[in-house]
Amino acid sequence: MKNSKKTNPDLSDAKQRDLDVNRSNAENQFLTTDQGLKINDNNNSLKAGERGPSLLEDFILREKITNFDHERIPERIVHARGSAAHGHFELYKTMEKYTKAGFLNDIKIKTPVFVRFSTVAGSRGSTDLARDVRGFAVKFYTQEGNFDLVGNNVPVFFIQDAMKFPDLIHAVKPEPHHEMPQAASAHDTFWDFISLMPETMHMIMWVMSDRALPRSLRMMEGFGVHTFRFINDKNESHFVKFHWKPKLGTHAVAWDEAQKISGKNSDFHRQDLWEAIESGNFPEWELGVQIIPEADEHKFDFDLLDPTKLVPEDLVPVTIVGKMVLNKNPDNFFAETEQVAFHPGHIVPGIDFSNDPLLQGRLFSYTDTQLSRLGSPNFHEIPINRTVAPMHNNQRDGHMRQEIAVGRVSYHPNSLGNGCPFQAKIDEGGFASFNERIDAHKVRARSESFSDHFSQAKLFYNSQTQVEQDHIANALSFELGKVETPAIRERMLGLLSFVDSALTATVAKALGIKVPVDIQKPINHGVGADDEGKQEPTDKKQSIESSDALSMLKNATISNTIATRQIAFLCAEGVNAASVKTMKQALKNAGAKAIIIAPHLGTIVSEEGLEIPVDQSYRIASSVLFDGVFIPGGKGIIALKDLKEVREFINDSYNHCKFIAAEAQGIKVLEDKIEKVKKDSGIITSESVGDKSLSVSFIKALGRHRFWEREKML
Ligand code: HDD
Repeated sequence: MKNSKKTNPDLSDAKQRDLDVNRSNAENQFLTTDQGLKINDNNNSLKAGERGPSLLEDFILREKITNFDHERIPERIVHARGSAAHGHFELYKTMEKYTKAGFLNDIKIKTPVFVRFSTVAGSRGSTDLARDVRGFAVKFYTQEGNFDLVGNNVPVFFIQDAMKFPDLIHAVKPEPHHEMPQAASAHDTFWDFISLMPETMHMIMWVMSDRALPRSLRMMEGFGVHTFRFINDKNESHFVKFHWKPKLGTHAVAWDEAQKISGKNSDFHRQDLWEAIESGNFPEWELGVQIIPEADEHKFDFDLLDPTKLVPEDLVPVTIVGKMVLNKNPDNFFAETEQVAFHPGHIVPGIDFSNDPLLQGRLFSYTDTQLSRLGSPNFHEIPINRTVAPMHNNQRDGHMRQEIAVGRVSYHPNSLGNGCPFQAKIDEGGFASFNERIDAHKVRARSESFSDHFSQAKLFYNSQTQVEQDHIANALSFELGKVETPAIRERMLGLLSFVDSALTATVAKALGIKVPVDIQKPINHGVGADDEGKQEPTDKKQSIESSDALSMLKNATISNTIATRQIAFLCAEGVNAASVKTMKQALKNAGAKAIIIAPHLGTIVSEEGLEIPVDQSYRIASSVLFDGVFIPGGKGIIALKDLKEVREFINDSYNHCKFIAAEAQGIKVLEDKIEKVKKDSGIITSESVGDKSLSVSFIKALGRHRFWEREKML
């Protein structure tokens, strides 16, 4: 048997064909029962007389209702709320020095992918804008089998060992007695758990930062989190960390904004992703890897197997190796987004696991959860989960089996089937686990090298700009402010004091309590080698104190594109059409979209007598759903002064540090509406109508995303 791993460069078509087999299109078709019987009346059940009782005989009614009764499947225990898209991955340069994985070797191969983004804590119908980690799960349909990179938008995790995962999730989910709050960590059980688990402190810094409030799913980084292994064809191993870098940059919204978006449009992220793809603005990420030779395993200030630690890019740079493009929305949410089953254990030759104890536990959990969620070990046969590689084995039967396996042989070894299917040798593409030497005692313990819980929390905090640090303090003040048990708040202040004393003092002030004195190093409960199962956390000095790659704002202008951004044009009857047109065209040229908002839908007439179509009325539009605001000129614009919705719009835009442009009479509206506005350089104006230089300055400003400096003035 020859390994045919590098033969078919056009795999996207193969996956498409696979999905097409099951796609149904009712256009020009009769309505039928599940058995193909044409239905004559889909409105009335079968009755004994027009006013009589329904008859049990009505198999059409019973089939329809039975199906409906069983429409729901259990939602995911975590990451229930998600949105997904199809696309492909293309390699820039071969990685064969490090890995023999075919899709990372041959730049001619375009590998189809299906990517599902999610929040962690909320239910399937919860809001997109919850403060939460975002799941970033990528299924690569490679020619050697499916590879799932099941990551998050944060490079570390709360806990070090899978044994604590159910505890963590029980703590963050709505409290069991009254099932509140939904999709929120701001409650007692979460912070009770956190305050007793110092190992969570690094992740807590990330989750309290604006990383937990992405502007768009298209504008967040992704991380494989764990250390994995790359294995090359000489069977040499390198440790590897996976990164996804968004082409649109990494951006967030403000917390007040997030809460308001949740009310105005709880599908904000889902809609944004869907519309971007529908309009041909395909989101893109570059895949980066940090590669660490085996020999360097113990060279760092932390343990590579500890998932609460990241490898600073300053120590091991990220090498960009390829690009992922999402270019097709799912046809059916349930069939694809809901039924997709990811699993960190879906790997291909050339990729292998490390002994990270969190990863090791995940390797059990994901198949197990699909059994209860999708109901059968045959979930791999659902079209979205099917591999495009040939699949043959002796697994048989079970609920809803679709494969019709021919022949009498379903065992190995066999002679009746000529020994088929064969085992593959390694040079035929057969998978063999990395031959790692293990010589150890069987113990329930955690390595001493996992005991430093604060130094990378400090590293993250110290790497943030002042604005970002302020946001972390505000988030902690909000979350702990919602906690009702005083002892939990105090314990949290104790933990925070090992990260940063000024941060602790700010949060303590907001909570109206004193920072506890004589704080003992908190014990990691149930962890470690001493007789009582406790381990005193250490605080190992890191070789670097700050890393720019960890700050969103320090990198905000790396990609200063405004592509796909939505800019609100506050208009009214009698607006100046030239003013609107000049700005709209300039934004369009830069890839952004102008949305015309006016007191009513339909059209408005400009002061030049031209009709301008209206996209949204002030009743529907809200500043939090836009990236920036433009108030054009025109005599009629002055009327906006009298609209309360316009005041709210401008005030919110101002308070959320958005860039605001105004022209001619638009300036008057701005000055009138922002009560305490001090003109700052986030407000860009021009007295002349249709001023091209205004659009140039506005576009440049929008590329900075937000004028966060304004916060100090609020
Ligand atoms: Fe998990 C889903 C990411 C730790 C158990 N996880 C799930 C999804 C993502 C992650 C993105 C959603 C996949 C989808 O869209 O369908 N999980 C992570 C990351 C982790 C992590 C980055 C740590 C680094 N997870 C983790 C642990 C366990 C689980 C330690 C259990 C021991 N995760 C699950 C699960 C889920 C899941 C219960 C729920 C739905 C599913 O698997 O398919 O098995």
